[in-house]
Amino acid sequence: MTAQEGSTRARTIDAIIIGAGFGGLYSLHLLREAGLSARVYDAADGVGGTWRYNNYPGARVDFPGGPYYCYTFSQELVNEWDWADTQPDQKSVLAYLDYVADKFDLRTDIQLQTRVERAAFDEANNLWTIETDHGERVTASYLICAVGNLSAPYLPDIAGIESFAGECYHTGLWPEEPVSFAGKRVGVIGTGSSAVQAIPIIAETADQLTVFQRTPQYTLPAGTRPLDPEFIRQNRENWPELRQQMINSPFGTPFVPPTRSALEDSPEQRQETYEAHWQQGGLGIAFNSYYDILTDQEANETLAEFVRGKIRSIVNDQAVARKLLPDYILGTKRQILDTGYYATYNRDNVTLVDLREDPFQQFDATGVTTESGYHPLDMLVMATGYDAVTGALVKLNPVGRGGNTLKQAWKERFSTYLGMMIPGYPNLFMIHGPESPCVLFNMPLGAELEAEWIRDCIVSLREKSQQTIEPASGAADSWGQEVAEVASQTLFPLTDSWYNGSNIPGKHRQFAVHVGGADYFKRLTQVAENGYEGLVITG
Ligand code: NA7
Repeated sequence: MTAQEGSTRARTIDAIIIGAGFGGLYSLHLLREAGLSARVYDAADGVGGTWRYNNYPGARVDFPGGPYYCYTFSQELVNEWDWADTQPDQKSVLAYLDYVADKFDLRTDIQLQTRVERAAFDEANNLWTIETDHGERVTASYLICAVGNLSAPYLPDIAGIESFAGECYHTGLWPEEPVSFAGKRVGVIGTGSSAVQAIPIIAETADQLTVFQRTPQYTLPAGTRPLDPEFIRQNRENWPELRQQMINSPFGTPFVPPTRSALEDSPEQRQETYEAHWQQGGLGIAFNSYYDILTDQEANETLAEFVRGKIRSIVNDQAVARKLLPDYILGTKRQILDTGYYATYNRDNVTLVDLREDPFQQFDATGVTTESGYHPLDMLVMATGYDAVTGALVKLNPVGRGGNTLKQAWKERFSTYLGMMIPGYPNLFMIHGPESPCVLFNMPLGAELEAEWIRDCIVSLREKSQQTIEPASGAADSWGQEVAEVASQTLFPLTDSWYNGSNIPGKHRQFAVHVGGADYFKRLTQVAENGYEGLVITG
């Protein structure tokens, strides 16, 4: 569409939704069902949000996956969609979201290949106006930002990296056309979830793979396997109960939380427990073995040492194994699931560079020099992560009351109420906002519950002819304190991670996740039942 065509299509609707991922699609469905007009805008050429861009080799769900990483609201949808395996790959998740868009006839109100370049609140008329990169202006009473937590890729500033002339890809901006590693010398920077999923696959065909590691990571075997049809049948039959169990759980899963402390068991019993989980695969070893893995450092260390033992036994060359041994608190960075990651270092074509003892010095057109020497490269894979949770919102940079941009408002620290609304930004809602459970809860289910809360809130405002809603003075400060307090009961804040922004140079350190899980969602319900306490409503 040209700018002229765009500008002739200026219109006013009830709600503008930015982002066509899990949160945006369901928000559209709910608002339309409530009789409101809504439109989704997304820069990509298809639905899927973050999942569309993360199509690097090996990308898979790294949460208790099939059949739980999905929408839960529709029994019909649950009955119709067959997840192939326990950790669905990126293509299955995209296919699922395409199916959802068709099933609920969402596409007529989704505008793809359209970037929202500006969003501003008009205080005189209580309306949000957006401008798109096609020159289109749209106004709406409500702005719903479903822009994703891991959608602002981070490219570190490493000396000379811009002069590298080979192929270069970021895992979060992976091209749709196939990338071949055959016959190439490939360098991967990073050893987070994306790198750990991609490395074993790249190693299969690359001539030479060099992994540049800054922080060694604990990764657990994903144990991906086909889903048993009988298991799927039982899940479908018991879906309403399972859904409720997920909503009532700490991480949005239907598993019964453990009741034993790791310190209550003898070393032999613990070994047996951990070994059984290791063989089973998945996150169970960290989240369902003992209740205190993420709250007690001594308990945590028992599992950390078990995983270090596995690294020593899997990796043949003990000098390499030593470089791979993590020393932070297990689980306090994003917990990774892998398929053959540590064993990949037994291959002759794979080299590990430990940047802590052998740092980068300088990139040039054909490779990089580290302290120990030169590494010639044909391709560079930047698996260097994201300006997580807040990055995409700050990039959107909505303008609130008094012409205040979000960049200004969040310069020192971010501030929200319930992780859903921002002081000074009336009628702006976030799905998976900072200070919501976002990345530490089943994300599709969390998006669903938040979208339902937003729908209820908007319907209530409409029924009472109310114009605006925004956090009351002080409500965001108290919320921030509560988020920090809940986090302080866990080990998460003790580690540098993207959960607290410390992966981005210059970003202030602030824990961005409400780790309350089910308690958070109960709180949302309570706030609504108490007449939206903590929020100022006008009109
Ligand atoms: P992560 O988990 O943020 O990993 C990024 C990796 O990149 C991590 O190993 C970083 O090391 C490393 N990194 C970042 N900057 C540098 C520089 N300057 N030099 C060397 N290494 C660097 O992002 P992912 O994409 O892997 O994971 C996000 C996923 O979480 C998402 O896709 C879901 O699967 C869940 P560090 O640890 O900071 O020392």
